[in-house]
Amino acid sequence: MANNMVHDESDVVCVDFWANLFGMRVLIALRELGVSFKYIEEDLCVRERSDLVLRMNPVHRMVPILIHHGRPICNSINILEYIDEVWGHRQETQVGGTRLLPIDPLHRAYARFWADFVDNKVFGTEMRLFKSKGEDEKEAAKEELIRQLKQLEGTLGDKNFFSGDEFGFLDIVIIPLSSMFRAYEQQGKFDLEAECPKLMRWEKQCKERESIKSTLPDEEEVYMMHKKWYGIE
Ligand SMILES: N[C@@H](CCC(=O)N[C@@H](CS)C(=O)NCC(=O)O)C(=O)O
Repeated sequence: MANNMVHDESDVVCVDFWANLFGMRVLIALRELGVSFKYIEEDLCVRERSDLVLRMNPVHRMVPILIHHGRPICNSINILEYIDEVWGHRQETQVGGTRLLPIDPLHRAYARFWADFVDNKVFGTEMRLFKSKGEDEKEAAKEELIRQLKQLEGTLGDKNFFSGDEFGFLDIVIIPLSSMFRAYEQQGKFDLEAECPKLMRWEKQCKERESIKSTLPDEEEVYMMHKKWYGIE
């Protein structure tokens, strides 16, 4: 483990790339819980990963990486859980306490289920929508994406946030996707307001929060970067 130490003054460091939807989760969570941190940009437009990333995440060589007291924590969902465990205040009696995951074990399990759904289903469908060449293939990806967004909307229901009245873990997991909502509409030629009005209401509500305003980059720039990643422009 000694080799994994970062020689940096800061206790909490986040290594990320500005357009990385996974990394936005980490920045939002840190800001929600008022954790001060140092940010290090990893330029994903260059082919080689930095020495820091290779040392801190030798297994996946990916960002985001949270470095706490010199120790790396990798994978955004894992990082959110870590942030919650270290800085979230879990007092069951406290109303409006700052915790990310719900207290109730069943609701925690549901939140993790839907987070896994986003990472293992929605992102794959997004990639198909962007990369599909033929019209039929694109149409199928679009239909699938709408179906999945409706499934997310179904679990949101009429609640303000995914776990109820309080903004939390699943909101943080999903809100970076909204940086791509306009891109989905353009790529798939559909109207999200017509398809998922409750999800759109939730998006607006989330975007009133300081943590979100200060984290989500300009949508058009995120879209351009994704086009570059997907090799379509
Ligand atoms: N499951 C990971 C995914 C992170 C990920 O895919 N990161 C990509 C950027 S979107 C990355 O760092 N790629 C490095 C590379 O392509 O060299 C998480 O949730 O943190």
